[in-house]
Amino acid sequence: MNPGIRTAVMSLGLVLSLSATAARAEGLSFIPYGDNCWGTGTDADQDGLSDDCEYQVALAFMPMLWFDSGESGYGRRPYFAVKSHSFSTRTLRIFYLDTFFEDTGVTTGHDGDPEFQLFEVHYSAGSWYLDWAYLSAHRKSACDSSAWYSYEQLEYDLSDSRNAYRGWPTLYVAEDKHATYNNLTTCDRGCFLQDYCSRYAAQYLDTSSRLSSRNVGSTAVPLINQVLLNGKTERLLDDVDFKGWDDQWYRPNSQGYRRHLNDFGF
Ligand SMILES: [Ca+2]
Ligand SMILES: [Ca+2]
Repeated sequence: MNPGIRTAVMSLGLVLSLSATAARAEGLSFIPYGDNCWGTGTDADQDGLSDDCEYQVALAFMPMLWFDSGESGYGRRPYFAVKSHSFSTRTLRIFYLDTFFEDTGVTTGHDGDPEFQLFEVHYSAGSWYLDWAYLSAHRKSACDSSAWYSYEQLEYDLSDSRNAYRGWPTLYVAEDKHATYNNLTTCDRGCFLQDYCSRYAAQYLDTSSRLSSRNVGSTAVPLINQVLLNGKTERLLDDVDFKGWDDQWYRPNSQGYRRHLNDFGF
């Protein structure tokens, strides 16, 4: 191509891509907190963040999960924790404890399946933006496929008027084993090609309570630790087995959330 024309075409492309960016809504603008998330209101876990802000941000960014057509273990009772990452950049980290009751994988099966997602989000000029997501995928096991993803590597359901680019992401849950991934391709490569994902059933992480009263606080200041359900007790923050309120004699248990919470400073 003639260099002059090529430059003109490239400039046009640049203008078009800039205008496309400007037109696209980004971030979540309906969360009723911004700077006042820090240093105001009730702060039960003594981390400098308003408890209600912790809840509102965790709820707003709660991911949508695509489950695989062969999924046989949907049961879960999710919790969350939030902590300040940087006041100067108004950045928070949200830790979602999926608390699947069991891993129903044929060879991998175990009671309690402590997969999790960690989102890093920041507030700027009226909106909250997703920056990074760490998605657990058999973390600390032989086929650990956990990874950090930037917001550009994640998918967003823009058909929902309460969402936007860099709002809550749509994630993919590996069949029966519940490792989470940013897209179908990454999932199918996961755990030495043994993870499978498809767009079969979409569910919010918490389908029952919208994460209400599910803030565990932190390991230093626990707000929720011991949880009794179906006659069985789990200690979510302690360094003990997590059995998913489903302690079957024929299946091993999993190690709890504590080691993961420790690693990320929660
Ligand atoms: Ca707090
Ligand atoms: Ca907190």
